[in-house]
Amino acid sequence: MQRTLIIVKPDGVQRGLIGEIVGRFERRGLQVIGMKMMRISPALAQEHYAVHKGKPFYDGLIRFMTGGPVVVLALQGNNAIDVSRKMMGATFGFKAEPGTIRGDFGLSSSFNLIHGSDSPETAAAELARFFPPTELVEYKLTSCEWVYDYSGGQPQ
Ligand code: 3AN
Repeated sequence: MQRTLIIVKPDGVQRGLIGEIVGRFERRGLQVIGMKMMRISPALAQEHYAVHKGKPFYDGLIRFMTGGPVVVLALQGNNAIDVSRKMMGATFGFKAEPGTIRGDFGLSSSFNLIHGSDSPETAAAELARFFPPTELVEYKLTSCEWVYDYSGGQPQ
């Protein structure tokens, strides 16, 4: 099972979309193993978006991400990174396909509601950045036996 980090960004929180966004992941079958509301400090935002430093949108991105509370989620499931990226949709809301989170709720090229890790390496780094190990909760999700086929012993 793979793990990924999701952030419901300040626009998602302010627009009352926390439940909608978390609910979509839950309904897909992904397991929530960590969740909290927090304010991202400028230092944390700079670390998180270090790859974008120097780009024209960088300063605005840091202001946006520190401009209000966010909800941070750790999700676990089969291909969790790829599955959640597809559910998010393209980076810009006006380009994102209907049916995706950004495609259903977004139009902006910078306020885009949600962040999700884009590779196993970034997921590991981002989970460690936002969740100390004690905040990730190991538990059996009873519905997993109906999300996956366990007849062969392993989830399929
Ligand atoms: P994604 O969030 O879809 O993985 P990235 O990693 O390319 O997209 O960009 C990270 C964040 O930087 C985006 N979520 C968006 O908020 C912001 N961003 C990326 N490109 C632009 C842009 N051209 N103008 C404004 N903001 C941008």
